Amino acid sequence: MTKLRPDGEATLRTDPLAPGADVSSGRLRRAPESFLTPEEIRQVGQGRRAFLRASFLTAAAATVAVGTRGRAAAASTAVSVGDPDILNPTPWGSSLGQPVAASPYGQPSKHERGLARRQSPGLTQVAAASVSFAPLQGLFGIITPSGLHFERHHQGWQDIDPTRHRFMIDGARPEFVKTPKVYTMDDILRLPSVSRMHFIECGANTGMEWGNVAVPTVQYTHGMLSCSEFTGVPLRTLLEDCGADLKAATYVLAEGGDGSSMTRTIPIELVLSGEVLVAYGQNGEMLRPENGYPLRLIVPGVQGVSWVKWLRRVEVGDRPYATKDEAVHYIDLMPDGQHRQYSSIQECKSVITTPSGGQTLVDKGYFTISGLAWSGRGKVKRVDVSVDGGVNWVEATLQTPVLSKCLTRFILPWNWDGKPALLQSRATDETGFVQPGYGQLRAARGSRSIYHNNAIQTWQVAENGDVSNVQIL
Ligand SMILES: Nc1nc2c(c(=O)[nH]1)N[C@H]1C(S)=C(S)[C@@H](COP(=O)(O)O)O[C@H]1N2
Ligand SMILES: [Mo]
Repeated sequence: MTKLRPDGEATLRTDPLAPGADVSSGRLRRAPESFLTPEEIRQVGQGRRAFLRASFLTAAAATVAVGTRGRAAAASTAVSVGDPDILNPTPWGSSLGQPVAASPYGQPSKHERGLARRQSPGLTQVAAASVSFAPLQGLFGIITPSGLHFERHHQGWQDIDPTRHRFMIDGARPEFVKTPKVYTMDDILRLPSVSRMHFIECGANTGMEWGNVAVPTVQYTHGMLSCSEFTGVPLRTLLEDCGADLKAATYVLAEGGDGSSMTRTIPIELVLSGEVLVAYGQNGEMLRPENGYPLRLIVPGVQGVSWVKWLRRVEVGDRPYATKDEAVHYIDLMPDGQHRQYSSIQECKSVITTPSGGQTLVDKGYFTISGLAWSGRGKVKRVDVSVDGGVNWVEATLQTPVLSKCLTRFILPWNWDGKPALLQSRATDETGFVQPGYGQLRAARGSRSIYHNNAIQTWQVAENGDVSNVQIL
């Protein structure tokens, strides 16, 4: 593990826009995992983890050539003299383009192939009970394109026939629900709906980093995080429709329709607030099958596991259910050997997505540091950024909109002077909660937990421009 202390070598100033600052444009080289072929990933998946390291090194070496070319191109871009790409007619400006509807469901440019969900090779035994990470390093704004939304399945994903999907509401005892009902999708689609933008983060996001630096890029450190506009019916509306006794009820149980027996206890206050949705829409269209088509629970601010996919039943009751995913899994091992249970809220957290691990700063000069901040307790109030490992902090600009329990994009201009730097972001939410450092977090929670790691992330920029994952206590 690389451990750096704030009193180390880096003493960079954080006033990038100081008069006289060099604002020649710096550029980024993509993270090396973009260069792993599916065959290489397969081999690593078969247990050849050493190969993974070798591949990262090879990829890094391979990109040196690209970097050198990039440098030359940079010079000509600045001068704009003799550049054939501006002087000559282009093929696309002198030929007939593709017709409309050539692609009935539009796809990204072939030049963006590297932007993809990825598995962490060797992380799990079988891909049906695994996770794919969203490529945060390549995304803009706050909405995750549906095809890049992270995935977490405990028993594989299903593409359920919506005409055969049913959703049931009943009570743990008859007095909790006057008229238990079974809804079809048509029934649900007729009801008054709301559309809201929210993040979903797996409780295990950044879990591999609890004890030490484990993975190289932001895709793997923070990529179990996505954000969408969801459309659905407040669960409260459906409970009222069934005559649920919302005074006697204290909890509901949500149950998924896949083979994983995913069942989660939801406190009734969250439901009564109107925030919990029985959703079918994601970014303007029906949910993707991987994300629970045709129906999933949206529980804003709460860890992903409670966002039950392929939702088939909600039971109204008066006690927590302590299901397998609440008693054996999704519990937090504390330093004294005890476990914390029902720690469901995703506390305030942030991460710089660019520059980030595996990328390379090709030139010194002007960069825009950009990242994401979020809180399961409401809105992000501010984000501070440090380029010297936490010695000095500068308040970043929050891009709008800033919404409750939603990703917030922050940016900060930075002039890299070519010296080593330690980039960090620290978010504060509207409750006043400040994102902790690793020292603080481990003092309270130990280092052997899996869930709810919201520590400040550090990216080290080396003198040669390589960006890597380090931890500062
Ligand atoms: N029915 C069901 N719901 C589920 C799961 C599952 O395996 N089955 N996985 C949960 C977990 S652990 C997470 S983090 C989120 C992931 O949602 P996504 O795959 O849409 O990103 O779904 C949750 N809901
Ligand atoms: Mo999860």
